[in-house]
Amino acid sequence: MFKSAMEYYLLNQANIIGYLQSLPNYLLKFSSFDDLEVQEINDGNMNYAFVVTNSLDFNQSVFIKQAPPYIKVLGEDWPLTRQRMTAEINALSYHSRVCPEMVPEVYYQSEAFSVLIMQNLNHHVILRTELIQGRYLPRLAEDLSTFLAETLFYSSDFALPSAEKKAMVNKSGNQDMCKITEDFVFTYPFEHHDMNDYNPALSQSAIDSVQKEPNVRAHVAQMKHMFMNKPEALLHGDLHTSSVMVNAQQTFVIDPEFSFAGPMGFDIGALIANLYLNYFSHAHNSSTESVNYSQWLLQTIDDLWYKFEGKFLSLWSEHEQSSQSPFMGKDLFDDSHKAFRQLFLKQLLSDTLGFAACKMIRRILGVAKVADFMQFEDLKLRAKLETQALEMATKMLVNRQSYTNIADVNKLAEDASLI
Ligand code: SR1
Ligand code: MG
Repeated sequence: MFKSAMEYYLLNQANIIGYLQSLPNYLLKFSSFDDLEVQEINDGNMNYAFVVTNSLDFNQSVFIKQAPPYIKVLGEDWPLTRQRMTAEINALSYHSRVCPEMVPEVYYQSEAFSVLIMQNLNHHVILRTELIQGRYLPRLAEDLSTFLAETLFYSSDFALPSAEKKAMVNKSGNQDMCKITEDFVFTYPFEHHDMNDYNPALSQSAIDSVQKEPNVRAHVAQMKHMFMNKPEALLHGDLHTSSVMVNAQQTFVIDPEFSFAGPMGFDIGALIANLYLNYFSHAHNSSTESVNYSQWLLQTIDDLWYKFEGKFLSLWSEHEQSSQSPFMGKDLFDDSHKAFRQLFLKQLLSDTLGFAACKMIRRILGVAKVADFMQFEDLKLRAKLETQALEMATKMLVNRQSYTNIADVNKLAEDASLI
């Protein structure tokens, strides 16, 4: 064993090249260590990140991520186990098996050192940034529906033998990160908690429409309970639009450090929530450009769900036809399989909408905001968009079981954007 893999220490700009030199496959992507430049990346909240590049050949470049035993932005007073890097390593390994074209290539990983060295996606941009700028991304629904269908199906009971699925669930606890989600997504935003952060221009009645509405609170509690008790598949766990990187040709999903075995709707809902938040950030503007872009966003949400549904159902029926022990057992008329698949997808749409609603609300009342709304320095305008999004999210949450299609959910968003 190499020393660097055994004794944990924090990487920094001064020691990182020495660390690279200590690794077993130490040259990684570099022809030499002589002209390496190190750049610290300060975007992330949880971990340290660096890009190391050969200044004589920019194609020789790697992205390095290391988890400290605390939350990076909050400092050592906020301890957090390094388990999250093990979860990320496991999830990336799974994603690269089922959907290799959509995850960065990993060059080196060490659980002991809580470090990942991987492909530097320097020709790609964070999806949220592109959406804020109103860029059209024709591949988005196609690619993300593939990612969701493949990662969720192949880690579910419909694809895995029973013992293998249970072993996956046992291995994918990620308790500390799940607790962060339980608190910051499903609890604090819905109570008067010190960790919340409200736009001062947001009306008390808008806040109360969430926090003082027993029906909303009860439905959020249902979603939280489902999050904690429905290990359907191996999730990404934090699939918002800053966990996706894009360019015209490719879509990559990054940063699965919240990965755990949970309800499928949590991943799909996270994406849909962030697309609806982006929708409200454009829909208030009556310019032709914004109206067209808002419509493209709604169409993309519709496409995302239906393409996901189609791909998930195809994977499922193909698997059932070739499996020796299909989930429902053999000797059934195909109608029975089809009926169960329809029931499952109906429930999944409802779960997706419920989780999407919780995720939208937490980005407005909770501490972790999104740039889609924070870009607006005019607090009154920001409050207007927040009120619209809260109106949509609370209705979507409590009525989630009555929706059978995305067109009706999009109508809800359009109606809310007019208030
Ligand atoms: C303190 S909450 C921080 C949030 O950032 C991550 O992206 C997760 O969404 C988490 O809930
Ligand atoms: Mg992240």
